[in-house]
Amino acid sequence: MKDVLLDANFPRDAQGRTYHVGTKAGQVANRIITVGDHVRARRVVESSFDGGQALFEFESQRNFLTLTGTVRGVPITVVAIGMGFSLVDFFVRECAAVVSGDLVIVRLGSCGSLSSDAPIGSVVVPRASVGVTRNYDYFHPSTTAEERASGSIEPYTITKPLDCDGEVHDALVRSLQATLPPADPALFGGAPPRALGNITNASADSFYSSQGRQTSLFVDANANLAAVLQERVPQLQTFEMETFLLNHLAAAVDEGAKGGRIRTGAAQMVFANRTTQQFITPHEVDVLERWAGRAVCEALVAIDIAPERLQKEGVWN
Ligand code: DUR
Repeated sequence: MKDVLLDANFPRDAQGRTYHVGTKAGQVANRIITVGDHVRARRVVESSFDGGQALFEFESQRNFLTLTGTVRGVPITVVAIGMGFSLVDFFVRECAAVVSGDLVIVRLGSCGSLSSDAPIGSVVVPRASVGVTRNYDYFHPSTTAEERASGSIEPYTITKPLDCDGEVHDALVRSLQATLPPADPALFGGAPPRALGNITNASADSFYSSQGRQTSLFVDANANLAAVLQERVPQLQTFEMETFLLNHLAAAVDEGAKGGRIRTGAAQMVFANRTTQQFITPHEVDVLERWAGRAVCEALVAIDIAPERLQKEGVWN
């Protein structure tokens, strides 16, 4: 006989803090920027928050860093989560549990570019994202060479494109374009920084195999993956590892139970160009992060949230 499992529930500590991100009601704003690392999170706060400072800061045991403050009086939270789908899942579910009303979430991250239209130094705002995941059963020892050769099982799963929020997309493109840094001969080979909207992103479950990077150490069956993606996904321009899952959770939220919606978007800084093998320098990263960080803050401030779906009380007042 099988044991009957009880609902494992949603664990919180005695103060109501979630298990991994470690925040509770009043500490996280309705407008959130999520980044991959702590240095970027602090850079956004220093260059864009009122007074260059956060009003609330918490680093969890699991390395999530939450920084909440205001930008021209509007509460904004930056959360550094790390990379990849599973960390996006922890972050969105735990923030949704402690923020009442609407959430507007923008990923400010890096990406690899698949086209010369988006050279290093560009910031790209996707209209939509597809998920690319390794199909584990293709690699299972019981899968036969015939099944692999016939194409009846494919090594990677490519989802349908899932839209970002249209208003978030437009606000991001507008504010990036309004704040374009001037061309500098010492940066990006002298090419002026560019902001590009209306493209499609692919979010992969690996930096390596499902982004078509080649290795001899593992069997990845990905020699033609990038070409297959470019053929099947119109307007595909960037690879990263988070945006698709943000869009998926926004589409999957039960708005009635949540008492609000989740709207998502991304500003993706091109660090690697897969058509030229160029990679950005640390100084160029700093310049891009400050520009894009400020533009994302301004876009979030410009997005309206109905007063009844905005939190009244928090560390910001
Ligand atoms: N990223 C990629 N692929 C690239 C460049 C950047 O996935 O070619 C993003 C996603 C992830 C981190 O957060 O940067 C991995 O370096």
